[in-house]
Amino acid sequence: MKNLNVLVVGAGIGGLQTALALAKDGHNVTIFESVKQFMEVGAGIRVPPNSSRLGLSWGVDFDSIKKEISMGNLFADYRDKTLVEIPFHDVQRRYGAPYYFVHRADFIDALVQALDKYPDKIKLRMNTKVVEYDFDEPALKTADDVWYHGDLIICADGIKSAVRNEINGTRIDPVDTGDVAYRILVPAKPLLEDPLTSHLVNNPWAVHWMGPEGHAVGYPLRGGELYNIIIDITHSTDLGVPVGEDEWKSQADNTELVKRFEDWCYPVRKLCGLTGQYLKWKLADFDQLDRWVHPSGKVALLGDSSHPMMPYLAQGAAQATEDAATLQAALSHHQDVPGALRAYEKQRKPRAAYIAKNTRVIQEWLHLYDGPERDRRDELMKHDNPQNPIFWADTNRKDWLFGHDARKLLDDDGGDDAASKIPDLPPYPAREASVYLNNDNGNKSHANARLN
Ligand SMILES: Cc1cc2nc3c(=O)[nH]c(=O)nc-3n(C[C@H](O)[C@H](O)[C@H](O)COP(=O)(O)OP(=O)(O)OC[C@H]3O[C@@H](n4cnc5c(N)ncnc54)[C@H](O)[C@@H]3O)c2cc1C
Ligand SMILES: *[C@@H]1O[C@H](CO)[C@@H](O)[C@H](O)[C@H]1NC(C)=O
Ligand SMILES: CC(=O)N[C@H]1CO[C@H](CO)[C@@H](O)[C@@H]1O
Ligand SMILES: CC(=O)N[C@H]1CO[C@H](CO)[C@@H](O)[C@@H]1O
Repeated sequence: MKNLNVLVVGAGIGGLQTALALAKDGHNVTIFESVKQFMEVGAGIRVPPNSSRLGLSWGVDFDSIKKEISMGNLFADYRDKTLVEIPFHDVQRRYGAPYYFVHRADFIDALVQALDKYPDKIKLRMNTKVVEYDFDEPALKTADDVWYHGDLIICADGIKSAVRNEINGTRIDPVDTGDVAYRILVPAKPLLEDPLTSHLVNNPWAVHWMGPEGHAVGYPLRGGELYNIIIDITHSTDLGVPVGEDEWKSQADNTELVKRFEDWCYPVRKLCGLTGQYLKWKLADFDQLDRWVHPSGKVALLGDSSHPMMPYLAQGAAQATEDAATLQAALSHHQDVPGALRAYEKQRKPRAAYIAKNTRVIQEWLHLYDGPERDRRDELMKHDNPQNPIFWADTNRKDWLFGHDARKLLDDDGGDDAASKIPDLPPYPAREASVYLNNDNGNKSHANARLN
């Protein structure tokens, strides 16, 4: 189809990229965003190869962003003993694009600037909240009581999506994963000046330190000016004021952080010591939805509104990017909107659901207590096979994740094509050893996750 009039709700990473992808094919797009201005989330984001490639194809100028190219994922225990290194030196050659570390604000800026390449095609309406839908028309109403009509509506309105319940038919609330995330940025200079930590900035690996009931991930940003830290820990070990109903809250100082990690290795303690104010995020997800497309066939979910996941595979935004690419391909190949949206849903749902489920598996392995199951994990991590609990350490899974071309549509007669190619889920740790099944850290939702 050509020259469609598309309404996109939400100008997050998902909505902005959808607009770029569809404008590139000549469609007209209006984006509705409720906030007045983009919120500056001081944090990094990892952009995996096939995702950066898609952005480039839509006109996102990665060259103008100060970024690092990831050398790989390194996993160490909380005493800083390296357990496995998964180098990404062959990523460019193998998957046709680099793996970047970028500042989230820089990434959003680049996406917003790319909108200017399509001045007649894309309209961005900030400070415009969508309050009502007519699914059959389809049309949407904004808070100032104006109705907008289009050929289709894409709802990229995030994990708290208000329209998801109506598309799903029943209310579905995100469930607590048992973990909370801290997003921290520190200046890189003090790390560079210390011979025990300078390598963290000089060699841009994503370093994962794993310990009881938590892990920390660190990587440099902005050409070595900043260092980004994400700390993910269970609620019961989250010291200080817990995250309230709001999704984030700022902390006055790092006293609790320093205490929480006092028996971890020197680099982690050093990072906690450098921390000033930081944000706490509650991590939530939900079981797979039966449908992403409203029965009218004209309104579909995209991004976190349909597949929120924990950040443990650094894939949330990347999956929204793939959503946008597949949607672009489906609209171009199909003759009617409902047919295109069905093809989009069929291709994207199993892949996104599998990745979300993997974040639940890796969560359990990352946070084990010291003991025999942890020792077994450390051994499993050394082998390139499907039993390895680290997703990318199995080359087949890594190829499946990074080698996917989201613009290539499954052929319609291919039957269960997408599902049949999905690798097996890595095993969970033994039940007795689980941090989540044996205490209050969201044991119900974990028991469910293991069943599904
Ligand atoms: C700690 C942490 C680290 C992460 N790290 C990574 C990473 O390294 N790599 C990665 O790929 N992903 C990562 N993610 C995940 C990633 O941030 C999300 O998956 C992604 O930002 C989701 O984008 P989205 O556009 O779907 O939703 P959002 O970014 O939530 O955007 C939704 C937008 O819709 C707007 N909106 C909502 N309702 C309305 C309405 N009624 N009317 C108008 N506008 C509305 C909102 O204001 C918002 O701007 C991480 C997440 C967390 C929490
Ligand atoms: C797309 O927008 C242009 C002007 O911005 C307009 O001339 C054209 O009619 C629009 N097309 C559709 C299908 O709405
Ligand atoms: C969109 C895109 O660039 N896809 C690429 C992903 O990686 C595979 C494997 O290298 C390529 O064949 C695709 O072209
Ligand atoms: C129609 C539909 O998708 N219904 C689903 C709503 O969400 C719950 C929880 O994921 C599912 O069980 C329903 O099937």
